[in-house]
Amino acid sequence: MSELDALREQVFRVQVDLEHDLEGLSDPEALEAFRVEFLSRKGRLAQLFKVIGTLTPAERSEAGQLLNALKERAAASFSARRGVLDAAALAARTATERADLTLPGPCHRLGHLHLLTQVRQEIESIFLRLGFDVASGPEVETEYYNFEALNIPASHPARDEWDSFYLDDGRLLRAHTSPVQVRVMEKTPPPVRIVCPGRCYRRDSQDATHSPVFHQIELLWVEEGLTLANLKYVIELFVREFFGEGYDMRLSGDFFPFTEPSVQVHMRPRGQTKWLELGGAGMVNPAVLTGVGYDPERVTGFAFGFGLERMAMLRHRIEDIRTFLANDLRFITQF
Ligand code: FA5
Repeated sequence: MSELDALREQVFRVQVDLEHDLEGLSDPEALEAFRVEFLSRKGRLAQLFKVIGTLTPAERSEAGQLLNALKERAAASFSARRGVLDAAALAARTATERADLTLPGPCHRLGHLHLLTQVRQEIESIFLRLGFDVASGPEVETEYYNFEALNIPASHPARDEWDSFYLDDGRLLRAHTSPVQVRVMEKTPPPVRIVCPGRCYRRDSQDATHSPVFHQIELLWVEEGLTLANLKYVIELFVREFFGEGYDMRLSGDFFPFTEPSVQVHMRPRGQTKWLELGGAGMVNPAVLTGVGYDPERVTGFAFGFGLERMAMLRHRIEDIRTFLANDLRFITQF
């Protein structure tokens, strides 16, 4: 048998082996073993190509054609088989790794407004319904607005009650929201009907009901013919709206330089003995009205300033004002 005949036979055998082996391949490792055996640089096909060197020039061309045809068929069969295996692997993966889109997603904790913000917004909305506007003023105030314009001259002993934090330029962090009364009246002719929530600062030592930073809500209504009875009515209406039933309220005499007469407002849950001071109120002092250019013979007004923290504490039975600032999620997330 000539070399060429022998080669023909070998090509045929390799072709048969190769097709047969490929049929049985079922995983990527076996496929790789097949590639190494038949198609790698030292594989069975490469060995056959070496035979060409031993042939006569006339035989070489036929041998080359034979071997190249074998190589192409082998490569085609191999990649076809690989395609089948890949598809099977993918099908197996998608069968087991299926994503259930109906499962609940990863849970993100949603934030919400701080209790004090909720309370402020609720109070604002009560007064907006009653026809009041919401006003605001600066937290860094001048002595004039914080004191003088409110009938508290420099020598007045009441200044001690509102001892605040001073800046180098003589301004101070406002000790109450009452300065906004003056700022609004200066700009607006009567009638005036506003509420003003805001942050205040005092050099009060901390305890369960006092904090150096706290919030007040100021109310001011100036118009012809207003009396203390109107003030009492508005406070009662507000208290009932905000607290609901089940609370007692008490007005008692007090003194503020900017109101005359002045009262203090106390509240307590019905059945309890301890009163908590909500704030002060009174008829706007004629001196304050004159100071902003109003005619106290023609218009009268009333005002109040309530502590926002105190109201939240009463309604939610919070024992200590310091919890508002503690930044403790266990507290914050309860509301
Ligand atoms: C005033 O600040 C007056 N401007 C209120 C006022 C307005 C009277 C309009 C008349 C007319 P007083 O200092 O009492 O008043 O404070 C009012 C309320 O603010 C207190 O009752 C309390 O609820 C709250 N408050 C005062 N200081 C603190 C503090 N350090 N921590 C928490 N709340 C406070």
